[in-house]
Amino acid sequence: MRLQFCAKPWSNRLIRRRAGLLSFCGVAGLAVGACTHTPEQVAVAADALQTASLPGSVTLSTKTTTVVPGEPVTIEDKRDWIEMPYAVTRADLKELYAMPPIETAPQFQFSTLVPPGAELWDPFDIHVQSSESFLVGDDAKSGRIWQVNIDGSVKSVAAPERFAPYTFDIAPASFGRYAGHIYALAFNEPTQAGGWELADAIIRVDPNTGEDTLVCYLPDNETGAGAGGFFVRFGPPNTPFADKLWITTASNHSIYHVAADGTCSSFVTIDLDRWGSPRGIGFTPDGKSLLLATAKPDAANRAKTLRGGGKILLMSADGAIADKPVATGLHEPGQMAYAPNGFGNFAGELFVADAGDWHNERGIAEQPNKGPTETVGNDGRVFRVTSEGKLELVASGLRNPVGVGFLGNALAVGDINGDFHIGYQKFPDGFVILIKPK
Ligand SMILES: [Ca+2]
Ligand SMILES: [Ca+2]
Repeated sequence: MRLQFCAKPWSNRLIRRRAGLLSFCGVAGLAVGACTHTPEQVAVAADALQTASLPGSVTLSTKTTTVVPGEPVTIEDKRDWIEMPYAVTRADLKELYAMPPIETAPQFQFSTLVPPGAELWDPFDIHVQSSESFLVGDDAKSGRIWQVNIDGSVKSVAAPERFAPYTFDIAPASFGRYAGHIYALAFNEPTQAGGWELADAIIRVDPNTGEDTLVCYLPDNETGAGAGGFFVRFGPPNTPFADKLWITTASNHSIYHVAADGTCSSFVTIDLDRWGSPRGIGFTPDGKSLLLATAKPDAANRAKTLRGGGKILLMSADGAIADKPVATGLHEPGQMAYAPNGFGNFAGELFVADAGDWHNERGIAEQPNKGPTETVGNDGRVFRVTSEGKLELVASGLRNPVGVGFLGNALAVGDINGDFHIGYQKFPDGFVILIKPK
């Protein structure tokens, strides 16, 4: 049987009607294994659809079905994805869009650049363009790449219809006619009865037109396990990692790469027990090593990862991982960035977002239809790694921060916040803060 990656760790966005039942995928988070769901979960989902308290709509990928309160919803196209109807009060939304209780270490201060309730749904991966703006990948709703400006304004750069991108990078000069194009890891469409591999589509987006093209679906790794990706980065020019897009796949704990000719290959599969499950990617300033962030699965429940078990490792271009980590003591380390010279006393230090527990399972398995603020904890943090290799707290009280990037001398941190809330719905609750030294 083909191994499945049950959606991205924070997602249960995909609901599939099959054999007359609604089935969920994604509840099991980062587990490698079949997506299985209890009859209770299925019943709750079906109930949520069929007894929507307010009129709404169910959006299939190509069509919309109107939801009439109390009446069953008929979904004809079993291969399509759906989103749940809206059924929330204004009071719910007020709570949902309230900022979490963020605190910084004494040497830092923060301000809100884009608040929850604006345009961002799941701002995941930050790509700095200048000191004035950055691009951010957002898979929620139908998937977008946004440009966020220093004044807090948000503009859509691309809205791929078929695939929902969330992590991406800009192709280097060596990619010839595709130099400057956006290469993104995106959610796939469900293509197989019985399950699907998610987040295994590599797409290329022309930033001038917003048009997207499928480059490949990541192949299985050498053990036959399917690839559910987490993060991508191009290798820096003139280094052993140059001219390739590097990809971490959390489902089969592997590293992949994509070449300019569109070849997509499994590069190495790492020892899950020894190193953990791959997350964010970066590169050391000298370009000799790939920074590989990992999370440690809980042996008792592989769908969960352990607080304190996350690491940042060094991988050389031959796939070997150095025994000594760059940092330990993390939980779910995402994007990493080195501070520029203007960043006070912290120039040259490595900053990393740590989402903590994704809390992606509560909406369905633990807290069906409870209030929106009960679904996501405030365990997200930002850390820095000192020149001595010590992990120091920069900010706490975030929800699910993943993206970090320096806009001039301010650190932008993107927080996807909740992935699903009441009724398993998505809302534009994502936000961005800026952190500066005092
Ligand atoms: Ca969100
Ligand atoms: Ca969290």
